[in-house]
Amino acid sequence: MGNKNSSQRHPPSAPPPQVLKKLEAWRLTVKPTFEESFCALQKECGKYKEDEFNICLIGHTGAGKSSLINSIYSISRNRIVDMVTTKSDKLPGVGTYRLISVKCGPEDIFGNIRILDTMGFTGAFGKDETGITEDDIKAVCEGRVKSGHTFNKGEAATAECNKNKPHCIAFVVSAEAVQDLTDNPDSMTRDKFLKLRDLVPDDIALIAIITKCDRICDDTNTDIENIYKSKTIENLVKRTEATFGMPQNKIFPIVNYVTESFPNEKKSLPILWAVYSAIDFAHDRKSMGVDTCTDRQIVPNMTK
Ligand SMILES: Nc1nc2c(ncn2[C@@H]2O[C@H](COP(=O)(O)OP(=O)(O)O)[C@@H](O)[C@H]2O)c(=O)[nH]1
Ligand SMILES: [Mg+2]
Repeated sequence: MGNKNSSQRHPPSAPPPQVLKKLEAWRLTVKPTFEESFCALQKECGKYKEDEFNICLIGHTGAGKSSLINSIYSISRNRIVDMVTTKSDKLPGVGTYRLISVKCGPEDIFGNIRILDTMGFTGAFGKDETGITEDDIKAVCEGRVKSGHTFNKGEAATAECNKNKPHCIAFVVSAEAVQDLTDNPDSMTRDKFLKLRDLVPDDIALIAIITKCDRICDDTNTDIENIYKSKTIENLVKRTEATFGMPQNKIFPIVNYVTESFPNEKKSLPILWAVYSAIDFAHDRKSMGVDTCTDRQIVPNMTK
């Protein structure tokens, strides 16, 4: 009798329950579709049109930092732009080696933000590091590095507060690197991130952006709208949370514009969401009354 009833509840035309479960979103967008969410978020960006924000990208070499800058400006200008040089994974070398500062103009949807591209770190420590060094990262965080500064050369950084002081640091890591962390708990990427976290002053917001999600998830590769539904990506975000000790709402999985000839609202949403949140979090730190020139918080300690 029970069998008869249950077959009536699930006629053959209805999708099996596990398919329905698979399509449940683990992260909800502000509107039902990516296109609508993109338009809503784009409007929201207008509220920060006048404010100046610096977002600095730091991460391992080949993480997709330079590609992310091109993606952000492609979204902002509604065409594929080539602001900074990217390096193919197949070529040797570290790619970006100077501090590159790219500033939005009046035609951009982000208003007054400046994005700083840095040299990636490699898998080594101390003198063996051929990428960005700990001293470089410290100088970048403190705003002591001028545009054009060459990393890993022991080049002196000026002590004064300058226009490149970051308000938010986006730790950029590829999906493949996050997956590798499971097999290798002593990962350099993890150690470097934990060091980076110690170096970031209180007045700077910190988020993580996971690139190349198309490479580890077929569903996301086929349709970007699966990025917030895929179990693989959800697990990736959870693994990032556990490994780097960051809350999930500060972790943003994305896919960069590396193959398309035109930007589209669906693919742009996860990237725009990451940038908008970076600005939002940076604004929170700014409005807390933090003096960005001295790295010191000037509000009284509320817990006392
Ligand atoms: N499939 C895919 N490739 C990407 C993505 N982001 C970057 N890449 C590729 O990864 C390589 C390294 O990117 P790059 O931006 O130079 O990395 P950087 O060293 O962190 O600046 C380039 O070949 C990019 O085309 C992504 O989201 N998906
Ligand atoms: Mg680069």
